[in-house]
Amino acid sequence: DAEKKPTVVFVLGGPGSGKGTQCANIVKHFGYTHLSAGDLLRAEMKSGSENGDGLYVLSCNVLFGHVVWCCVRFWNFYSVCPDLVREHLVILLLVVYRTMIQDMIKEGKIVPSEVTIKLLQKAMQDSGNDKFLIDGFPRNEENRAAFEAVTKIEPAFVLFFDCSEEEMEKRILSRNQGREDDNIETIRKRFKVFLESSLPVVKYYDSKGKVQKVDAAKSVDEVFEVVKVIFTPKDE
Ligand code: UP5
Ligand code: MG
Repeated sequence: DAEKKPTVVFVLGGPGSGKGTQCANIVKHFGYTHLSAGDLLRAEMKSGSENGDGLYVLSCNVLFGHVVWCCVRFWNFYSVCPDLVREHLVILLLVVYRTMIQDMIKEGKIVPSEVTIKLLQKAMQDSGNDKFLIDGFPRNEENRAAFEAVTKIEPAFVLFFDCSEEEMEKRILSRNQGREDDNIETIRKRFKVFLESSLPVVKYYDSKGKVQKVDAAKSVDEVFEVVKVIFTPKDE
């Protein structure tokens, strides 16, 4: 098929290495759309939670009333109003799904790739663009293989921000954005997951000659100077 595949750059690096900060700069200069997998997951876990949980409580009340009514009448509650029971179960599943994402982020664990890839695909479609910075994904071998299998997209290259844990920890602890995973206990877990699961992905792409490694310990502007050169088309 002649359908043109989008250009994807994976932006990887440890927690607090500056992925989000540098992606914002790249967007301004090079016309990419920035998709942070972490931001998409946080939005998904919050989505509708303002009225969603209210809906869940309401649904529980309606269901309870229905069950009581059926008991009084000696009716089988499922056969009297199956739609009501089914709708309640759907709402219950949504609450479980959001809670699962929230718990995994709080523990620094990697959310199943089915969830992340769905969110990324939807965001890519909604954007109308054909150039994407995918920030903080893939985080393990399974993420990487699943993304390539589902989307048939291989990254143009991988931008890897290399930074010491000491510096990353300092940055995260002074960020103050109210993220539930920005406490020292979760930060340590995130570092461990990064070393054990995410670095192998960088190594994989490095073995294919696709990694652009950047020293991310310098100032934001100094790092961007290096990044800019990587994104500037070279005429040969
Ligand atoms: N800052 C940035 N650059 C600086 C510089 N050069 N000098 C000094 N300060 C600098 O930067 C962090 C802080 O440092 C900011 O205050 C910034 O001003 C300053 P930022 O750009 O936010 O760094 P970033 O690398 O984006 O850090 P982030 O915390 O977002 O990285 P993580 O990889 O930890 O977080 P992410 O949001 O990607 O994932 C969070 C969780 O979601 C994961 O732990 C996981 O549980 C889950 N997740 C998945 O399960 N699957 C996925 O695919 C993605 C996420
Ligand atoms: Mg980020």
